[in-house]
Amino acid sequence: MVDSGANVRTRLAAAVGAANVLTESPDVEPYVTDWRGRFHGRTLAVVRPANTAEVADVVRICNEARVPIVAQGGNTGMCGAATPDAMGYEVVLSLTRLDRIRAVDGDNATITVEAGVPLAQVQQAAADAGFHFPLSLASEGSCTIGGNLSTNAGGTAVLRFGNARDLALGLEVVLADGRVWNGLRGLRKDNTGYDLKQLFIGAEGTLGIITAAVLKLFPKPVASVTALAALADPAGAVALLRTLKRGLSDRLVGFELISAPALAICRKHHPDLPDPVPGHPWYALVQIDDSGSASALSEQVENAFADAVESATALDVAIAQSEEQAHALWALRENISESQRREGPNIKHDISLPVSAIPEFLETSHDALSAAFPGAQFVIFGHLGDGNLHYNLAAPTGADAHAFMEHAPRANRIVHDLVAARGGSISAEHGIGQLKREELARYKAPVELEMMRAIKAALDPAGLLNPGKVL
Ligand code: FAD
Ligand code: 2HG
Ligand code: ZN
Repeated sequence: MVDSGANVRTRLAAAVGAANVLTESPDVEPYVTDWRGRFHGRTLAVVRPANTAEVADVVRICNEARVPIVAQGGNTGMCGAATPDAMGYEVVLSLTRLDRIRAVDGDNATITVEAGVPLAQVQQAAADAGFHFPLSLASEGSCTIGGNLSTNAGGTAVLRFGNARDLALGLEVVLADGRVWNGLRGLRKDNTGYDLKQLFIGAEGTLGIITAAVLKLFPKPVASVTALAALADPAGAVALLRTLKRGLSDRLVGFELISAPALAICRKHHPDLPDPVPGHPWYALVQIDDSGSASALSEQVENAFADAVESATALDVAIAQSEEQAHALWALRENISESQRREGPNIKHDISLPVSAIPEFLETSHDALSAAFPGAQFVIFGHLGDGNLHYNLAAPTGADAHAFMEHAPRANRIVHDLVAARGGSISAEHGIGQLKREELARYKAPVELEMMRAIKAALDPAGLLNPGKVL
């Protein structure tokens, strides 16, 4: 930092108004701790600009003073990427006041939104205009579209609609020196050189500050079926996925795997939720949507599941008979993460593999981890349709959960080595942040890391955008 902290705060206050520069302890607290409570930092100031011009001013001031910037949306990230470091020199740049829906273009089926709009509000604005915005995460009430794009969020409809990256047509970005790039194009075809927006998507705030985006919209589904299938094992889940894909094609929107321990933790903290097919080791929560007639879809889905049960691919199935029942089934899945947080810390992995490799991986990793950590509990769930598992290890019953976290490096090595050997990824959807930086350095090929560093140096030569994250 070449300027004094007090001087920088004064300049920031002049740019965004003193009320939008937070410096006192209780005010900054929510911005310097991550959702899981695993990372804590300190900050020079939390700055809350209201529009793109103010973001550009803030970035320019920080660039001139050589003050690092940590962009932050809803602060729901899972890897400590939005948490400043412990030194107290970094500014947290909160985007939540950039909260306008700028435009809906019905003929082009696009919506233009500012970075701080919560995901649920983007979904609602799309619905109000007669469309569907399919990105869907359990954190959607709090996470922002800017954060979704910066983490390339996945969620529960990737199987049909892709990740956040696949839903963005254009971006507006404030660059590291404060210049604004207006790339808000609503084009589905544009081959005029490098696709620059893709650099900022998934960059976790290390290459630029996303201030707005043009997003794709889709027709609203007319018919929907939600079902919970009980399964004997993960191989059964993979077989059911294949059967349903074949029978229902791209009407299959979500296919979530839930292990019995994950379901039990969720129901422990949400005892009002149903347990419609109790007593099985594995479950798949399945969502099927169509724009055709509801009765035709129900019949087709019922037949598909009846075949699956008859062939013993599935052991039992509960099909929601109302919207309320469908919400309750989804609540069994969407509350797992929050219920796990209440249970205490656990060693988390967010991995992806070819779907075909998952049953064998689960067997091999279970044996290896059980041998290394006798009694450890496996809390496994995830987006099986995308080959993405949230593979979590909790302390043996009765053991100290915090002490068990000391085993994280060894557990990570076992899990990530097995994942790498099968051509998988050590971070399927939550990103790298500060949690997995060393793991990234270990598992990425040197040539990939060199290309990433070259891009970082080109777009942020002074290294002021979210330093210490990702690379
Ligand atoms: P933050 O946590 O504030 O920030 C995340 C990263 O993006 C940081 O690096 C930050 O610097 C950067 N950033 C934020 N805004 C900007 C911006 N405007 N410009 C540049 N950089 C920016 N994730 C999934 O992928 N799939 C899931 O299913 C899923 N489920 C979740 C369920 C729960 C209960 C919770 C708590 C989290 C879940 N997440 C999931 C993780 C998290 O919600 C997503 O990563 C989300 O996209 C983060 O959005 P955010 O606004 O909270 O970003
Ligand atoms: C989910 O799919 C989220 O629910 C969170 O990605 C996963 O807590 C987790 O590990
Ligand atoms: Zn997930």
